[in-house]
Amino acid sequence: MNHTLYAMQSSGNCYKPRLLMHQLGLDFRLVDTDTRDGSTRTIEFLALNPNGKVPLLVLPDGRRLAESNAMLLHLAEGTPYLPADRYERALCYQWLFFEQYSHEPYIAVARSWLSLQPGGRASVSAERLADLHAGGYRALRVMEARLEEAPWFAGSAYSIADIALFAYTHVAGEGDFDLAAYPRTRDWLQRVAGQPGHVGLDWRP
Ligand SMILES: N[C@@H](CCC(=O)N[C@@H](CS)C(=O)NCC(=O)O)C(=O)O
Repeated sequence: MNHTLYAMQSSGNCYKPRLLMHQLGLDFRLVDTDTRDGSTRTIEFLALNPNGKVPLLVLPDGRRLAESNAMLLHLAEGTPYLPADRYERALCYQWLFFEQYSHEPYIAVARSWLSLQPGGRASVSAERLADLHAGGYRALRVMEARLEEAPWFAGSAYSIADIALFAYTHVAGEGDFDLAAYPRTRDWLQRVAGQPGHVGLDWRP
């Protein structure tokens, strides 16, 4: 029995476990679950994830796991993608929490309004968009500063912290973020994309 991932293809949160499972060489079944057509609100899906969100991972033994970064931690356990060093592992957690609280709520949400919602730019007020851009650029400045002191977010090696932050940073342009002033971040995006087993957002098993 393999893992099963309930996911929406365009979602960066859903891309994270897809990418890591590919890098780990794990076979898995993908169940397309689109948040825009009610698929995350069915009785069947809410029984799997009462929070009504994708991604949702079902382990080979039938146990369920929600939250993309929890999936990364679970899947990476005992592999080089989760640092063995205690401090670097804690740094990894730090950047996973940062991604969910200080990055994704701005960069992913701006992208969603501008590039994924049917109404596009017309569906978001200029004021709300300005708030999202202020928060997103704050997160990008923090990332750029980190990459001045270390090659990877958890320190010395590529890890799930990089996967989590790559998911929405590499499509930040779709939320009207300009990365021109963030050279280290642009270099890091290229280095992440060059990792063994890397696949893009469109990849599916
Ligand atoms: N913190 C969650 C966020 C999951 C999330 O917001 N998923 C979106 C798609 S990217 C979703 O399912 N939205 C549907 C909804 O909120 O109703 C994670 O990292 O997995």
